Amino acid sequence: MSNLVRYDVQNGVAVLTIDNPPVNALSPEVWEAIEAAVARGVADPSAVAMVLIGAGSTFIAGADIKIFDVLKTREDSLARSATIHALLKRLEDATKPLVAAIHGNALGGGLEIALACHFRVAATDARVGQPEVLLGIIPGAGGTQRLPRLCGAQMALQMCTDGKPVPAPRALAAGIIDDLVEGDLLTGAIAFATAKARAVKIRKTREITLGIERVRAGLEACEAARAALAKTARGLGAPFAAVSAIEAGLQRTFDAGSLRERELFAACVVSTESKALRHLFFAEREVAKVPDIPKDTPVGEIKRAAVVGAGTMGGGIAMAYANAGIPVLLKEVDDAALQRGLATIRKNYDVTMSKGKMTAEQVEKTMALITPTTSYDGFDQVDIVTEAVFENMELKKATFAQLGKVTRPNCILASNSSTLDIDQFAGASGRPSQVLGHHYFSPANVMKLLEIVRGRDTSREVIATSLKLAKRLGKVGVVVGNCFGFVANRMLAYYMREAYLLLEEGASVPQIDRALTEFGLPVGPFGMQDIAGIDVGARIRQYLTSIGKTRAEGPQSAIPDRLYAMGRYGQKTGAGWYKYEPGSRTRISDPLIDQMAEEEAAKRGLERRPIADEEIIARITTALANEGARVLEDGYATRAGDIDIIYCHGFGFPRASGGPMFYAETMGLATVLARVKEYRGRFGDYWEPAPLLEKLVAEGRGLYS
Ligand code: 3H9
Repeated sequence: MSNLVRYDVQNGVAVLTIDNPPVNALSPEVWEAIEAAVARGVADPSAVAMVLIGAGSTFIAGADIKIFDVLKTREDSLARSATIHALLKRLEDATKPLVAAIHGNALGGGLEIALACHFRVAATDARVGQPEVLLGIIPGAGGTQRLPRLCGAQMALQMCTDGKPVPAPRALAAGIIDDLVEGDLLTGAIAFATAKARAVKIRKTREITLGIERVRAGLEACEAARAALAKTARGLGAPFAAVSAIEAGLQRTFDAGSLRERELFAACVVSTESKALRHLFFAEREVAKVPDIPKDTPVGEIKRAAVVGAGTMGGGIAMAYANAGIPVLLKEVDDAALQRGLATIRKNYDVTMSKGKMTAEQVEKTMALITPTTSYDGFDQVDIVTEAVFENMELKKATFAQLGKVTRPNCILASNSSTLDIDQFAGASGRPSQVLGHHYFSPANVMKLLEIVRGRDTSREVIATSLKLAKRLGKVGVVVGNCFGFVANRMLAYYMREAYLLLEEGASVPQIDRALTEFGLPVGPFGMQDIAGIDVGARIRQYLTSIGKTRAEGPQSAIPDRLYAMGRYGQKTGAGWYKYEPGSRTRISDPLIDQMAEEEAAKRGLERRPIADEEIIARITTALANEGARVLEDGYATRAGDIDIIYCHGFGFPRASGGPMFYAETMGLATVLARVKEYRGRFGDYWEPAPLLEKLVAEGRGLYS
């Protein structure tokens, strides 16, 4: 027998322990080993019942996601799913009670196995879920058929369409599990199995019938779920497929419903949506692996933190620390600024509370972790300081010089600069090995991305500590190099360049924003700039001009600076690229912008023309991919996947396209290169193919090979 599932008998119960580290993912061998172990338990005269349990930290995290790459065609997927369906039916037909004992997570195929067992018990802190939709697929091992039979269609729809795991106590109340075990899970599961072996007839989930009323309510819930998804999951396939599979289960027999599930699953597995989401799943984990930072690099402990600057970013960063339970000093220059910052923090927590995501007590407890101050007192006690003062080189250098004096030698000094040269701050601090960038994205307490910017002298330990800290703050830390704008904003400059030029060439601000939101971004470039502040970009341009540089080569639109000169900074001033009614964030298009676009086009001798949405998407995504390839070649990002993670978590690039680099790969790098060349011919030499792109196309290779 395979050692993927260990077999022993305890107190007359066969204990089948799945042991496939790190998360007991179901490779084909594990599925087979489980079946073999169940068959052995059934045949074993010394066992009256069986317990299926996971070794290590979790029950089963689902099917091995890598397997899906092998399923090249719909037929392959259909065959795989049919094999699993048949196997689970055989488990369910076992003639001795089979109890799943769940700790950690029972996710995807892991929950589907548990559903095919006769009973399920769980540790009180376990979670069960069908997260397949987050991978662009649906449960393909009977989940859409068995789950509604236990908990009803409504809850099954929720679980299969949002993918969020459900805590064990809720799963118990819903009927997904049969009992909670306090204390040792195996002992409790053996006791449960023994009792059931004596007391009750084996219950097969697939034989449960819902009754006419529950079926009718379920079918209505399917319609309601579709209507809700039309708003929240526009453009996606998997959530809708999950609804259809559950619906089929309500309308048909178990076998017919299962067949429908298999067909829908197979179609999803080969979709671009699924390939993109699976790519992001692994890229998100890969990102923490930095080639020259081995796993055993010493990691410092962050017990106390400080943030300098209580503006929008500083306040958000302090909240991120407090939310993670880390006490944080929040420093401002004077009391008035401090109070403004604290009021914003309070307002943010009030909003969280009004949404029911925090209780008043939790808010008070969290806010108590933030200690406001106008001095550097106590900075000698902290393990990390994040500087979030105005984006101004001299001011930041002066702040770092001061921080070098008031903190302990091993304190990490991080800058939240979004563009500036980290090495200059490092020099000013007098302790370059402790200095790096921690570039948060607004709102810093919400957005998951943290760009960890490595300076010339940043120590490995400081990088490793930052990666661990990012996780603790609930963020995805991505290590990037120290170039102007790092990775996110360096590429963004090209995105914005194209947006400005498209405007001058004939598209309108609302059209460009709409095209990009329809593509899947949460907000278009102009709406985004109105939120971030047109003044922020203007000041960066002024700084660059002062050192003789531009952000992205090519014609520089004068419109952003004209808006800045007019005091139109965006939402905060009631006007920017759009107009806003007082107190409202509703964007109202402004003919003045079209007039400016016409004037600027005339100055450049451009004849304005109608521009299709497709051209907007193509120009912007091509600009991102071309610059992304340069970033990679220059070594400022470790992998193409890191760039994808930066864009998906930092700017809400649609996950279903896998990020800007994966999107380019899906389009075909040759197509992207051909577009760059075409644009060069049409618009000018500033469209220059990235050498890496040319090389990969010439060699017939991809960005990920
Ligand atoms: C499915 O089940 C389909 C079925 O319906 C139909 C079948 C026919 N496969 O996340 P972590 C790796 S679809 C392969 O850092 P944590 C992961 O890459 C599946 N590998 O740990 C990482 O590797 P490395 C539905 C997997 O403690 C290591 O394990 N299930 C899988 O922060 C540790 O992972 C899901 O979508 C997998 N299924 O979180 C659940 N899972 O060390 C996916 C993990 O080399 N998994 N790995 O970087 C999770 O959500 C989290 O991993 C979990 C643990 C919450 C379990």
